Amino acid sequence: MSKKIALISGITGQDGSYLAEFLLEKDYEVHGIVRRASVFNTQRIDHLLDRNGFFLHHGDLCDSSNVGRLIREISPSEVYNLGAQSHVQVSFEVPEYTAQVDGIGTIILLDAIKAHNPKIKFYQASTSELYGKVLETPQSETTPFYPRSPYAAAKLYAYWITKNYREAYDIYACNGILFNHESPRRGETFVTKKITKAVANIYKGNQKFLSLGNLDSKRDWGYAKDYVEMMWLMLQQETADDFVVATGKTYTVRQFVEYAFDEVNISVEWKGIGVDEKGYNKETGEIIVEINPKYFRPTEVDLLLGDPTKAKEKLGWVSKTSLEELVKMMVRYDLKYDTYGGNDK
Ligand code: NDP
Ligand code: GDR
Repeated sequence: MSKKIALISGITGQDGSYLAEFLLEKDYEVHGIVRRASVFNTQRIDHLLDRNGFFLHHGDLCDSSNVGRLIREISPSEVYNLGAQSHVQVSFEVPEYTAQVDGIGTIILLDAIKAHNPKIKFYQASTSELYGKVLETPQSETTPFYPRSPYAAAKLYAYWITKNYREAYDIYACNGILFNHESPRRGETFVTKKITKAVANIYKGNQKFLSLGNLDSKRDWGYAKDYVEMMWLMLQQETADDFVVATGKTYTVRQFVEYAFDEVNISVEWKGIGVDEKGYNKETGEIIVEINPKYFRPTEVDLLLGDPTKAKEKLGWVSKTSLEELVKMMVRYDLKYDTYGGNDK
């Protein structure tokens, strides 16, 4: 049987790098779209560059001529749309661009699939940010959406157009509604990596304190490497469907901070309220966490807690990594390395 061919947008990102490794292990031919940048942006996949069956192509989700050509020339069996302006707070600053990449980028890919070969299977990186304002917990495939950012609003369009192309043109197209997932390769401006990196730096004496925004928001944090398996599983079924991917547990940002400092044997003591709250090193009395209002968002998502029952019952998938294990893995990595290169196994 000939090799399956996957095309991944967002291959240079956290999830793209793990998914590429996962598919190469399954003997796929893996193609990825890489944006031209003025500096190297392939750190997370540099260790894959010499692998047989691994190919990179310049491209951009905003460029329909490029995307159409890639779909025609590569003729993939599966497309994973992970490319996005994925930072929620940044989306308030670049709302139109976020809509272009995250929303219109999705229809550009789907339309290219429809035109070239509607038999191509399509995975859309949907998100728990769609739930936004808390209407129900735990959040499942049937919980109503209420986006709270330009990012979430753009992803809402992508979610529905994926469903629509499934219903209108019988394209095998799935939404993975993934809750937050982290790893040593997480981008450094997301809160978990920002915390674990700062903890490592503070421990080594290279940084005095960590500046954060809202400590009270709650997230259902899993491990990215566990989650990419679900992206693949969704595309291997008889019929296309949408799935929540989550751990079923939720923690505050404050708890994440405490767990991370615990890893280097620092206990945090909290004093003050709201923006005046500070975290102190219990032993030395030094300030190690400060609140900076610039990290607060115009509208926040207060509580995310996923219900992964459907993933378990229909695909036999469960999240394997606890938050404690995840924090330990990330802090240990940051104590050892300064970059988020690919070799964190
Ligand atoms: P990252 O931010 O790490 O990676 C995003 C990827 O998209 C990068 O490869 C980036 O390229 C690429 N990209 C950005 N803009 C464009 C564009 N215009 N054209 C083509 N590619 C582009 O995100 P993650 O890996 O964390 O997330 C993957 C996907 O899953 C995203 O769509 C995200 O919104 C979604 N998601 C993520 C969750 C999470 O917790 N991680 C949860 C739910 C959904 P470059 O390297 O050049 O910037
Ligand atoms: P999120 O992740 O917005 O959930 O989106 P992020 O890590 O950015 O924020 C999580 C929570 O932490 C609070 N927070 C801070 N966030 C950042 N980035 N920086 C800070 O200094 C800080 N202080 C507190 C935030 O307010 C928020 O409540 C991620 C992205 O990967 C999306 O692409 C994805 O869709 C969702 O997860 C699911």
